[in-house]
Amino acid sequence: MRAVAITLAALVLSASGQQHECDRPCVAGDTRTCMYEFNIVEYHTLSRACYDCPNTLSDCEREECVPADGVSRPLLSVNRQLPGPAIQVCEGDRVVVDVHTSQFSDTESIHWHGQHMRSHQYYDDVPFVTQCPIVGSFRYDFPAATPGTHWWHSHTGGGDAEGIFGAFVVRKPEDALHAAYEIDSAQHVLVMHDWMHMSSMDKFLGRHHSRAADNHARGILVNGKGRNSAAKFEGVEAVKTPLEVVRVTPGLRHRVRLVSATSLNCPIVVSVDGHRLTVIATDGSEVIPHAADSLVMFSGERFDVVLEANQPADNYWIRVNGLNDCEPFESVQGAVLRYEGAPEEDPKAALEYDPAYPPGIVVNPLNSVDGENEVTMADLDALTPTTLPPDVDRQFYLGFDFSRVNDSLLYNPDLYPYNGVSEEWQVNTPQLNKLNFVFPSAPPLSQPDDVIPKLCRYGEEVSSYCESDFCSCTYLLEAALGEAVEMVLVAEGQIGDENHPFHLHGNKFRVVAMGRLGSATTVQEVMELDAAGGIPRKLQDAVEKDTVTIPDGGFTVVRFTADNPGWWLMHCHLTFHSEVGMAALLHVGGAEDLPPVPAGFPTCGHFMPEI
Ligand SMILES: *[C@@H]1O[C@H](CO)[C@@H](O)[C@H](O)[C@H]1NC(C)=O
Ligand SMILES: [Cu+2]
Repeated sequence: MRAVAITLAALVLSASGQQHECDRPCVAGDTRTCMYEFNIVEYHTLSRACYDCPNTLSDCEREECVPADGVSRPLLSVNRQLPGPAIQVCEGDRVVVDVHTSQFSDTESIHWHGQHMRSHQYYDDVPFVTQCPIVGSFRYDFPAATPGTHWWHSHTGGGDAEGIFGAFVVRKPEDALHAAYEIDSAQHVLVMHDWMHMSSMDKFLGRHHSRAADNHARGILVNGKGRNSAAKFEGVEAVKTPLEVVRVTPGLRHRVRLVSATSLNCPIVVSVDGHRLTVIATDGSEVIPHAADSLVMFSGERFDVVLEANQPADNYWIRVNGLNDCEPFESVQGAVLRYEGAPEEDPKAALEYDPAYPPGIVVNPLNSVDGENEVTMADLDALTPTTLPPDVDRQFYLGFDFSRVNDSLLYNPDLYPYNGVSEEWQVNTPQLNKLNFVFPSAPPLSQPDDVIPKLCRYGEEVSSYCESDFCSCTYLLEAALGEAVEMVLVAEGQIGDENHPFHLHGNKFRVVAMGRLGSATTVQEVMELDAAGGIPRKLQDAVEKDTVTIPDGGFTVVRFTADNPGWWLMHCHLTFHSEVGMAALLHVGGAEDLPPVPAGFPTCGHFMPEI
């Protein structure tokens, strides 16, 4: 009972809008221990907490009411909030998050996207890699070591798409960019998420095993708020639900922190009517400020921008237009940029879906690297000058693509093989180097003595892990501690115009090249181009990121020093791709390089005694 009482108190504290004691101006030498309670519960939009919302708009603002876009659906939530609580701390604070899950039927885990868990490897979260899935309670305990705009999200099944995510901002006492803005407020963090009108499990199963569901989003939410842009397709009346409002002070420059928490293939185009944005950081790393009229954000990416309130005091749309899987239902959302003194009303301009970039400069364009006015992540420069050595110790070529195979998740080659069903039933399988990743049966980080049953290594023969044309194993890339590593990420794009945002746990990497060969390519073709000297590396001031797009039919080359020992998941950040197996493990160093396993750390594994 005691745990419940503490929990309720924490809920009341966060929901009543009281500021957490760690959300404060950062001062050198003042580091604190910051405690959070995350209660993961099954929940529903428009629950009884909402009373007469959306008919009575003010009811939508009630505590624990999740109006979303006015469409009724189940979700998972942390503390009955969408997004979950924001963590706003200072560099060096100790972050302690007690995660309790009381779900009826599922486990959970939370990944701290942007923190590298150096010396705290056991808290990276990945189930069956660094820890066991959480049943009951688990205490995450790690320092906020990497400053910048980050986020946290579920790393279990479709938990992130169900609503388990939130902002994680780490500020610094001395900010190298402080001269670029006057205001850096917790109110100016925008977490943007694609939204389905059913649970993500229904969507996933419907998409993969029936014709009942497509893989298209139905909308986009900004800080969990928005209106149903798919209403006309669904034949329903769009109800007026609250929009996110960003309040700014005329004449001042505001640091706005943008997080893309999308889970489907929904790159979002962010722009603000009448205002330019100055990009100053991405994934927490500072860049030489660059003006933008719009920017594209892929799943997992963050951008910090400066917005100068230099227009007549009024309301302006912050527009978020979705691409790819957000196009069929014309997913667009607006948040209101409201100047002090402006009326409390929506901007007058129409808010209609428009997948075209607004005129001017677009930063981080989709599947394009050299268009006029286009600035890619290989074009931006890091704020702090750096020179990389020309050579690396180890290089990996990694091909991302869909395959036409008898994936056992989808097909039974004896009963309904890929080539035995009609085309509308032929769902293709996202793979990495033609393999589907299988999680170990126990986390190799915390249970190093357990064998990984289906372990296969980069560069080694994998045919023993194949059943006819479908190969699956625990794909391992290995690096010695301290080695300079390069990964050549290739989006082969043989099927469709897709996009795969690559995310590496435990590390930041520098983006040293990005290119496109056509609408499709192969790893072989990129290797040959590289061998012929056709892929120059940017060794000077390359930006550091932890999530980066790979253009379809092209490549992105990243480099980093493997100086963080451990087992790090690397994967496409699209939930439906990584869940099916577009992932691999990077193993750096040996067990002797790791801190001891925390006392009492939960264990798990198979139970298959001899008979
Ligand atoms: C799938 O299995 C069937 C039956 O064994 C086989 O004929 C076919 O070549 C396999 N591959 C595809 C892509 O259908
Ligand atoms: Cu992908």
